[in-house]
Amino acid sequence: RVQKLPRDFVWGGATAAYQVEGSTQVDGKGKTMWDDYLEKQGRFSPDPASDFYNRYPEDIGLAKKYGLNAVRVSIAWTRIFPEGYGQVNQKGVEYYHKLFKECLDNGIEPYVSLHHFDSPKTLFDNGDWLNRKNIDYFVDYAKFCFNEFKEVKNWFTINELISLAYSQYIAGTFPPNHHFDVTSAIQAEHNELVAHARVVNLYKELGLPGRIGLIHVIQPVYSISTSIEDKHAAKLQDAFLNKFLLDGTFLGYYSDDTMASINEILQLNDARLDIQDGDLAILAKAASQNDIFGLNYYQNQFIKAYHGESENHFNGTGDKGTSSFKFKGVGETVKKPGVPTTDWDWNIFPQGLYDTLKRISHDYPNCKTIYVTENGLGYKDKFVSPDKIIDDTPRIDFIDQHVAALLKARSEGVNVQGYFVWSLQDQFSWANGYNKRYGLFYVDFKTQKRYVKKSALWFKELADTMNKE
Ligand code: BGP
Repeated sequence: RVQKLPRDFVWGGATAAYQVEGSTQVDGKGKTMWDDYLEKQGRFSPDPASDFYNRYPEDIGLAKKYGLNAVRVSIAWTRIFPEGYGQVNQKGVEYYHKLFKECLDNGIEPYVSLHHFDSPKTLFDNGDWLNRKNIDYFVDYAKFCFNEFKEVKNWFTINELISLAYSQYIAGTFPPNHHFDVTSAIQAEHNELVAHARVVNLYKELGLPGRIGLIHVIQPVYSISTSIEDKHAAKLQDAFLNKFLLDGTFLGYYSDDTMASINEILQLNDARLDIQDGDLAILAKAASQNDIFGLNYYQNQFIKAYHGESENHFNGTGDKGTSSFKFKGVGETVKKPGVPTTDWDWNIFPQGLYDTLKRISHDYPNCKTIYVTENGLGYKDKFVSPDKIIDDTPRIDFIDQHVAALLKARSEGVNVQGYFVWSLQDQFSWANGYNKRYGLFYVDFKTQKRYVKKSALWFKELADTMNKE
C-alpha cells in the first residue's frame, strides 16, 4: 500500500467537456462530431451527462473536500467558436471564466486541454484532422484561449492523439467509423502533431507565463513469447501506437527505426503518409519547448504475430471476453494468463506504468516534467442506498498499485509530479455509455445526485499525508 505522497504532489481528478458538461444544445454551443452521430446510433445521449455545466460548483466543492488540489477539464471548442472558427460565442467564454474562478477560489488548479475528442461538426464534415485547414483553425482557437483565459497556467493542446485517430480510423468506434483505414489514421496523427507543435511554438512566441504540453496515452506493447516473429509484431505495434507520436513530440522528427516499422505497416496495408515541406521544421522547433507532458495510462498490450486479414471486435458493453483485435501484418492482441482484466477486457498491469515512465525519461530527454493525467478503473459500481458509502475496493486497489508504480519510478529519478485519477465523478464514456463508471463520486444520472465512493475517502486519506514529515 502507498503510505505517503510526496510534498506538493499534484493530486487531481480528470474530466473532459463532452463527457461531463451535458447542455450540448444551450447557450449558443455549436455541434461536435458526436451529436448527430449519437442521436442516430440511439444507444445513449450525451445529455445531461454529469450536468457539470450547471453543477460544477458542487463537483469542485467535492474535489476540495476530498483533498484534491487539481482538476483536468477541457474547453469545448464549439462553446467558444460554434462553427470552429469565426464568430465568438460570449456565453461559452463566460462559462469557462466562471469554471476556472470556481477552481481557483477553492485552491484547485485547473489543467486545461483545448481538444478532447470533440471536433466541431463543421470541421469534422470537412475532413477533421485530415484537412490541413483544421490545423490553422486550431491554432486560431488556441490563440484566442491563451489571450482570453489568462487565469489558466497549465495548458494541454490535444488529448490522446492516438485514441482519436485509432478509434476513428482503425477500430471504427468513433465517427466516421472507418476500419483499418491506415492512411487516414497515420495522417491524422501527423497532422495533429503539427497542430500541437504550431500551438506550442505560438505559446512561446507570445511569451506567456504558463506551461504547455500535450497528452499521450501510452499502451506499452509486450511480445507474448520470445519468438522472433512475436517480438517483431510487438515492435511494429509499439511504433504504431506509441513511438511515432513520442518521436514526433519529443525528438521533433521520426527516427529511422520508427520509420522502418511505420513503412513496413504502411506497405502491408497499402497505405501512405504525406509529410509536407516545413512540417518537420515545425516539429523540431517545438520538441524542446514542451514544458509538461501528460501521460495517460490504463493498460498494456500483449501481442503475437498475425498475417491474416484485419478484423476487430470492440467490447463496449462490459461483457467480459468479447473483444478481439487483429491487424494485418502487424499483430494480434492476446491475453496473458495470470494478468487480470476488467469487464471491458482491459489488462490490469501496473508494471506497464512503471516501464513507460522509465522509458520516456530515458529515451526522450526533452520530456522534462511528467504528470500522469489519466489512470483509473472502469467498473460497474453498485449503488446500495443513499446513506451507504459505495464500496469500490477494486478501484482503490487499482489506483493504489498504479500510484505505487509511479512513486517507484519517481524514486529512481523520473520527474513525475502528479497524478490525476480518471475520473473525478462518473461521466459519459464515448463508446460505452453510462455503465462504465470511473469516478471517485457516484452520479445517479437520473437525479444527478452525487454519492461518495470509498475511493474518495482513500484519496482524501492519502492527500492528508502529502505535506506531513
Ligand atoms: C481516455 C480518454 C477519456 C476516457 C478514458 C476512459 O482514452 O481520454 O476521455 O473516456 O480514456 O476510456 P473509456 O471511457 O473508453 O473507458
